Amino acid sequence: MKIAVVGATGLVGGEILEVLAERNFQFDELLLVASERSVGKKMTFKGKEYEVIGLAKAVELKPDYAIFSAGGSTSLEWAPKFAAAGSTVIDNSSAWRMSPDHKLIVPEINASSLTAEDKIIANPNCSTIQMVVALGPLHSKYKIKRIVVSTYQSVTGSGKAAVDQMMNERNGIEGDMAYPHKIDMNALPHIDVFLDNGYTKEEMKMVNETKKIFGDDSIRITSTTVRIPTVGGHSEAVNVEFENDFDLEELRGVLENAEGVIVQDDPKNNLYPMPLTAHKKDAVFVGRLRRDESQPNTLNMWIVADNLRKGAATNAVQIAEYLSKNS
Ligand code: A2P
Ligand code: 11C
Repeated sequence: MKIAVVGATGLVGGEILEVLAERNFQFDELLLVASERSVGKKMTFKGKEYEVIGLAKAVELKPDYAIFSAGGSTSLEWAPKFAAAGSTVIDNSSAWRMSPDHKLIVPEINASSLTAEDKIIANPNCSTIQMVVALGPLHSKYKIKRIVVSTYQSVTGSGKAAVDQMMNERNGIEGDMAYPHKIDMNALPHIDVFLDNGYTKEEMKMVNETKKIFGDDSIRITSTTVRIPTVGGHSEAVNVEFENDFDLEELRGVLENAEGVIVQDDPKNNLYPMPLTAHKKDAVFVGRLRRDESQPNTLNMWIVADNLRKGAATNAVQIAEYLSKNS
C-alpha cells in the first residue's frame, strides 16, 4: 500500500506525518509531495530519509491514498488527476466540501456513508470538526434546534507564515505580515475573507459544513470566529438549544461515552479544556457544561481541540484508517 502526503512540508503536512507515525498506520511506501520549491528537499519519517517530490511525479506513482493539505487551488487542479490515476484523495482544503458530489466526513459522525466510489473525500474545516464531534451525540439524543458559536482560534490555523508573524512580534523583529493587523496581544474578529452578507468565510463554513455533516438543513446556526495569539488549538463557546429537554447529569454521561470526546469539567478544581492542554492531543475536550438559564432546553459549553490534530491531520488519517479497514 502506497500513501502520499501532499503539502508534506507545511504545518498540517508535518502533523499528518506525526499522526501516521504515532498511530503506526501501515503502508509499504510513503510519498512526500510539495511545491516545485521543495522538490529534492530531504525529510525524515520514522528515522528514514525521504526526498520531496512534485505533484506530477506523485500522480505517476499512483498512490492508493493521497492526503492533501496544500491549499484549495492545488486540490482543485490535482485531486481529480490523482483520482483518475486510481488514488483515493482525502482533502483538507475547502475545495470539495460543499460539492453535492463529494462527501464531507468526520469519522465519529458519518464515516459509514463512505463507499468505494468516493474518490475525493473532503475533510471539514477545523472549527467545524471539533464542534460536530462534541455535538453529534447530543444531536442524536436531544435533537439540536439552534447553535450560537463564538470561536477563539489559534494562529496555527493560518499556516507557518502566521506563526512566524506572532513570534516576530513577540521578539521585536520586523517581518512579513500574514494578517492585516498585529496578532500578538490582540484578537481579530476576522478569519478568512469577508463575504457580501457581512460574515467571514470561516463563519459560513461552520454554518454550512455542520448542516452537511449532520445531514440536517433544519438546524439553525450562527457564528462569530476570532483569531487569538495561541498555538495549541481552537476554543469555542457554544450555546445550543435542543428540541427536547435534558438532564444535565445525563447529558454529561452522553458526552463521557462519546467517541473522540474527553470531558474536563470540574470548575471547583479549575479543570476545563484549554489550548495548552489540548496541544498535540487527538481528542476533542469539552467542559463548562451548564444550563442556559435564560431559556428552556439550552446548554452552554466550551469545546477545545488541537486544530492541526483532530481539526485536520488526525481526522484525515482516521478517514484513511477507516477506508483501509473497510475496503
Ligand atoms: P512548499 O513548502 O513547497 O511551499 P503551510 O500552510 O503550512 O504554509 O503549508 C502549505 C503546504 O502546501 C506546503 O507543504 C507547501 O509546499 C504546499 N504547497 C503550496 N503550494 C503548492 C503547490 N502549488 N503545489 C504543491 N504543494 C504546494
Ligand atoms: C483557520 N479554520 O483556523 C482555518 C484553517 O478551510 O481548511 C483551515 C481552513 C480550511 O484559519
